[in-house]
Amino acid sequence: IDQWVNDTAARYPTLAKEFVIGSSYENRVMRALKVGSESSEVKPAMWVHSGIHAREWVTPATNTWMTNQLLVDYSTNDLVRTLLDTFDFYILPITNPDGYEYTWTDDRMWRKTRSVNDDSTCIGVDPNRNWAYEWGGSGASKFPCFDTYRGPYPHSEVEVRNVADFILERAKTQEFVFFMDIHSYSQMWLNPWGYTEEYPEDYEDHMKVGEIFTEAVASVHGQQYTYGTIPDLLYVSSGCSVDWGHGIMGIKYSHTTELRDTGEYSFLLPEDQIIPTAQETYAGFVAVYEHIMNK
Ligand code: ING
Ligand code: ZN
Repeated sequence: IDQWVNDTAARYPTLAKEFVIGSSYENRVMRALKVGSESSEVKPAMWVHSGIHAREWVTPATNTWMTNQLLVDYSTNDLVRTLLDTFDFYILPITNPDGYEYTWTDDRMWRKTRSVNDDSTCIGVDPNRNWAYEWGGSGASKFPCFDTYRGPYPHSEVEVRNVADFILERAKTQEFVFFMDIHSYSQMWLNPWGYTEEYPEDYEDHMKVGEIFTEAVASVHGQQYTYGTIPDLLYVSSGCSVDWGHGIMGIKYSHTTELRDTGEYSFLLPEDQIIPTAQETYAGFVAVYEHIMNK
């Protein structure tokens, strides 16, 4: 994936730039791509990360495939050209590199980071319970041995801190209009909040983009996705990335997707479903990007 980031930046020198947001706990470099045409004006920005949970393998695959497709379609598709002329897309394929590596070497079902915890032999923090908005509330564990361990304090995980610090810094000069954290599985479009069952004031707008996304997804291979707030579809979860995007950064469209499947293969999605998953997710995202552009 590192090589792919590098190769993509080399192949599309005017449209894609490689950047580094920092290093992981085990010192892996966190490489990302900025995709969009050069502009004299500051463009609104979109953030899309994947692989925050190590075992959710179809998510970096989908994110890299979609990024490549934006670059390929730029020269032939009017809508995609307009999108890349309008926005800067910041793409981070692997948000939890240590965990991802561990799923290849030791434990395919690993979810968390790989940081050492004080006073426990259990390793790792759930990087989707570690964000600094309503951190430490319901739906996150205070026990290091749990898969939803929130960590000792907000942004204790360097991988979360790297993402948050990058966006906070960029947001001084550039407005972020979209924040996406790609997960699997369950086939869902998820809206804030995570920490409470109450609805945010943008609830209706969030439901609209959920409808746009799920319809576009279904039009490609017929896959049915549901949409709604995190507690309405799953469970209350405090300290999640989506709440940070919406609550701290004030990004109106701050969302999660849960890609294929609905449980038959779960995290072990067969290889022949990777490209179809990416194709339908791409259609869904492009439809949402178009909607946000025309608002
Ligand atoms: N599910 C998500 C999790 O972190 C989620 C669900 C999404 C919670 C967004 C909060 C915010 O538990 C998976 N599969 O990781
Ligand atoms: Zn996940």
